Amino acid sequence: VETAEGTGARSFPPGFVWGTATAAYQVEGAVAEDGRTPSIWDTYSHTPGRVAGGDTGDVADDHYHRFREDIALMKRLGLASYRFSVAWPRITPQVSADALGPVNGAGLAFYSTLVDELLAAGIEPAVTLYHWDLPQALEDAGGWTSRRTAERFAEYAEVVAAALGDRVRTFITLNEPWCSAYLGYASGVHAPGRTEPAAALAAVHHLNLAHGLGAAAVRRAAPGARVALTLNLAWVRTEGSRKADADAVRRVDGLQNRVFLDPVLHGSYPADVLADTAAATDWSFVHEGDLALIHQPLDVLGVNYYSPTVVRAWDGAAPRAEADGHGNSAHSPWVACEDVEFPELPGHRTAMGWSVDPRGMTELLLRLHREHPGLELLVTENGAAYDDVVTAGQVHDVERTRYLRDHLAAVLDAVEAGAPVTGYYLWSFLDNFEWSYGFSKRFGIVHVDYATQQRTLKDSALWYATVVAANAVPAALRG
Ligand code: GBH
Repeated sequence: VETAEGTGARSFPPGFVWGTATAAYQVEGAVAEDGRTPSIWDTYSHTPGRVAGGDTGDVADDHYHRFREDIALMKRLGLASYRFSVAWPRITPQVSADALGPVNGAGLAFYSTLVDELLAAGIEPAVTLYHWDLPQALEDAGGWTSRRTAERFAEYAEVVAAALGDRVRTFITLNEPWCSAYLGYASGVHAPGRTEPAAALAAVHHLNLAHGLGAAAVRRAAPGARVALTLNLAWVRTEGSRKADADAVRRVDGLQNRVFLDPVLHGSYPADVLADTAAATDWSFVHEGDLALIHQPLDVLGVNYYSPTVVRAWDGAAPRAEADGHGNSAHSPWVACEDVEFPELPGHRTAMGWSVDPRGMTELLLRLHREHPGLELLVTENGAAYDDVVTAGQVHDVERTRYLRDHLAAVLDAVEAGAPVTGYYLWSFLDNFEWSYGFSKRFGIVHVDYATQQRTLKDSALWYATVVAANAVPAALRG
């Protein structure tokens, strides 16, 4: 096992927050317990053909029952913080498009106990209010294509913030609305599995609105808390030199980054994105006053980074390259980007097939610092899937450790160049339900044997513990 000392360690600023992250549907299981009703991911995972191996989150890591054991492991690793999400269908199981319905005390009690146990272990909770498990009843009434979903979200957010705000410092409204909108409503590789570009753009707007209304609700209910939003932003680049290649960068940057950043941070939608998507929608779902509601003060921007996005203009000659995480869908998540392709790059890839490029982390953080000076940044996810095996009670996941080391060094490069990054949450604490890939992809630093629920610390977990203890990343790994 590598350690952070000895090989020329580079220190992080004092007080840098070290954590790991998970999401409710990926780890909890207990989907029919204590009053929980189905979310869109229950429906989707139980639809044949949607998830690899027919896997579902019915049991997952059984974290709902084993959270004490899991917290003990976090404590053993010396982790300072844990980012988890609250399952909306546990909190208001009877929600409809018109009304939030009664609050389920048993659902709230689970998270309240989780928070208490974390604090007792000296671990700071960071709460994501929405990590993709929309109550199915809301999807049946239009889901994120309907503004009523955003209105109900704000009411739900207020309930959770009121219940936990005395002990939780950080509330993240949404996790990766890009995925909810484009993977859920355009490519259909995520729940609810719809393939309608216009619906995806309506979802973009109503997710932005949900963030704005939710942020205001959290402030009302928990005035002392920090309000955050987590985006999967991309460092979009091209290796092409044609004018059309630069235009492809602009378009993908618009749909992935600016269509979320601009309304939240500036109160406007990018004019070029509105123009690019005009054939799909006239954006009439944006009502007078919505942009002011979305443009709420933001205390922290959460950044999830895994891999770079490389684009090139497609001239229509050869078949279009689509190395952009379309999954097995015939439908692209990239609305109005028919003339853009995503070339396969040579070089190292993770088990997801995502290319590894730590420089993208640095470039992304520096761009955010440059364009939004003064905005506090938090890496709310970063990590990698590899095909791990347990041998004699150990998991020698050298590639994951290398990925983590290189990306932590990349975060530190940005910090040293002035980017105000205050913490890092590794994805993920446990191996878990990796959405449409089911349990076939392992992102954890803790291995889970799904047959026995046995947890095994991987070498990367032991290595991460040394990084956390030293508040430093080694300059290089031995060997
Ligand atoms: C996150 O999403 C989620 O928040 C989390 O729940 C999930 O388990 C975790 O990451 C791992 O997947 O094919 O090279 O162009 C990740 C969002 C969007 C990141 C698609 C990778 C495609 C990369 N992903 N993207 S590439």
